[in-house]
This record gives sequence, C-alpha cells and structure tokens, in this order.
Amino acid sequence: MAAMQLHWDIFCRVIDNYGDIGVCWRLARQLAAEHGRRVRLWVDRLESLQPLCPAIDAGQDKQSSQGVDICRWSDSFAFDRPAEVVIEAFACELPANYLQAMAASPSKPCWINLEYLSAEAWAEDCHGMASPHPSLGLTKYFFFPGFSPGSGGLSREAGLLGERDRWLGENPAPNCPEISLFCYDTAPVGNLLDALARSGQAVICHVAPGKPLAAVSAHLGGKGPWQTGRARVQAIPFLPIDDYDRLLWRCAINFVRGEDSFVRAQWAAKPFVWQIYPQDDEVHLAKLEAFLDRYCASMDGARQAVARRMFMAWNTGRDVESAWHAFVADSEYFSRHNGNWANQLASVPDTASALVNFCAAKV
Ligand code: TRH
Repeated sequence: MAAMQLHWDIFCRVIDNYGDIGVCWRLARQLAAEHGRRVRLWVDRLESLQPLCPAIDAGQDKQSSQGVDICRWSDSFAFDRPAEVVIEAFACELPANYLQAMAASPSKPCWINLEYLSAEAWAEDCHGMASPHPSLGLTKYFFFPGFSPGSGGLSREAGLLGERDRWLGENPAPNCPEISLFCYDTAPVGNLLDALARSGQAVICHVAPGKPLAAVSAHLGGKGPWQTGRARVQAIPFLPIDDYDRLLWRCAINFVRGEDSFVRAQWAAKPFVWQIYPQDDEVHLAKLEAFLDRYCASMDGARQAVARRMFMAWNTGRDVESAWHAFVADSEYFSRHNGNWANQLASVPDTASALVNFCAAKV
C-alpha cells in the first residue's frame, strides 16, 4: 500500500484564532472524502476545532468525524506508527519520537511542511523546495498554497462552485442587503459603522463573535442588536464551517480576515474586503499588495483604484468612509469581477489534489 500513500497524519498546533485549524480541518476531511485517504488529524487544542465542527467533543482525546480520525496532540504524545504522508502544518514541529519513527521506517514517509498562503512571488518560487534533515535521512518539502498554477492552489472541495450556485438558486437573495463582518480588533470598525449609518441605505450587518463583536460593542455600546441610521447591526453565533460558507454566499458584501475565510470569500464570488493577519513592521502590507496586484490585474483602472483604496483603508484605518461609499457604488462590478476571479482560481488544482499528486511523485 505504500505507493498509494493511504495513511496521512496532519499535525496542527493552534497558535491563535481559528485559521490554523480551519485550514487543517478542511484539508483532512477533503483528503478522506475525495481521495479515499485515511487521515489522522493531531490537534493540540480540540477546543478550537469544536466551534467549526460542533459534532466533536473537545473532552475526548480520540474520535472520528466526517471520515477523519481526530486525536488530541498532547505532551504525552503516543502513536502506533508513522503515516506514509506526514503534514506538518505551518512549521508546527513534529514530536521528536514521531520524527525518529519516520527515520526508522523502511520506506520513508513523504514529509510536507504546509505553509501559510501568500500571493508573493517568492512563495511560488519556494513551492516544492526540499529541505534535507541534517541527520535523520529524511527530506521535508515546503508546500505553498497560492493563486497560480505554479503554486499549491487553494482549498476547494470538488463541486464547491456548483453547490454554491445550486444553494443560491434555492435561497434567493433577501430584499434587504446583508453584510458579514469577521475581522480583527484593529480594523476600523467604528469608521465602517459610521459610514453605514450615514449612507442612508437599509442594510443588515451580521457580526461574528469575539474580536468583531467586541469592536462593534466598543463603538456602539452594549450588546446589540443596534440600529444605526438604516443599518441594523446584530451579533450572530460562531457558525459551523459549512454554514459560514453559506453566510458568505448569501451576503452582498463580506468582510473576512486571515487565511481561510479570505479564501472562502473568493469562492463566494461576492464583493469582499480582506483584513490580513497583522504582522510586525507592517510586513503584511507587502503581502496585501501582492494579492491586490493579482486580484485587480484584470479590472479597469478606475475600479482597480476603488478596490485598492477599500482594502488599504480597511487595513490601515485611513479614509474608510469615502473608500466604502465608492466601493459600494461599484459593488455590481465587483460581483461580476469576483465571479470571473473565482472561475479563474478554480482552474488551478485545489490544495488537497495538488498535495496528493505532489506526494505521489515523491515516492
Ligand atoms: O481566525 P483567523 O484570524 O485565523 C488566522 C489566520 O489563519 C492567520 O493566517 C494565522 O496566522 C492565524 O490565524 C494564526 O482567520 P481565518 O484564517 O479566516 O480562520 C477562521 C476560520 O474560522 C475559518 O476556517 C472559517 C471559520 N469560521 C467558522 O467556521 N464559522 C464562523 O462563524 C466564522 C466567523 C469563521
């Protein structure tokens, strides 16, 4: 069976927020469902997976859901044998005893470091690079998701866009436009709320719990729901991951953040505004620019300026209100553009398929 690479272990350490586990959970269940792989997902904080996948019990060290074996990755890490493919998500560092077992395996596992998504050219250049271990006789490969055929692609289930269109056909857009708000507490949420209040347009804004809701509460006071101008602003619960997709499909405009919700907003093909995960020395702004260069390339000059202005305003806090009004005025254009953009991205193999093919080629 070694050649088929049936067994996969995915290791995930939750740094903060939900992105690390969101990416790993999607990958694990897709490998099981679409590629017939037997996947173990080792997670240090099952509590972070539970809101995305309410079927699991965060108190149980071992369980199965959606065809994936989910195991707590604790300090007293124990396992039977290493898998044929080992995914170390976001350089989380494999347990030492597991590494030793990999080195002792008669056929060496395919060892992948799954990296964060970046639109920067260097990420594409480093995709697939080999890094031999200094002493264990193992080779680790760097796998970079991305936006072009030279990258590891984006997370996308087979039939996702068809399922989106089918669902939207059965659930027509509501009369009152809706916005979803998922962001960090550094986002200029107050400026956005002021802009919504002053726009004179009726809108419903769904606010995710945690940092987004805290930012809204800090600006409007209390726990809501709030009415500000003709905008109704209301808290929503943290949704199971597939329900969150449907929220993105349904809303007229989505504010997303980090990595995974950002990718899913692109499959939703609705206008979206991305808050990138903030890093020291503002290095994240270079990543944001790299994305905008790709995403805006086929827009006309005027719309490029509008989209760039909105994304930069949301990430820097400058000029939010005027950027927002211009963005909303062109929202039909951005809907059309994002439909084409999603189709273009879908022509690149998805990350799970790309990983399966990459690892098969390494045997
Ligand atoms: O939570 P995040 O800020 O995660 C971040 C980023 O991944 C960042 O790159 C990483 O360095 C950091 O974590 C540690 O944003 P992200 O990536 O969008 O992940 C959120 C996940 O939560 C995503 O899988 C979607 C999911 N989600 C739901 O399932 N239901 C919800 O209601 C919401 C709001 C999100």
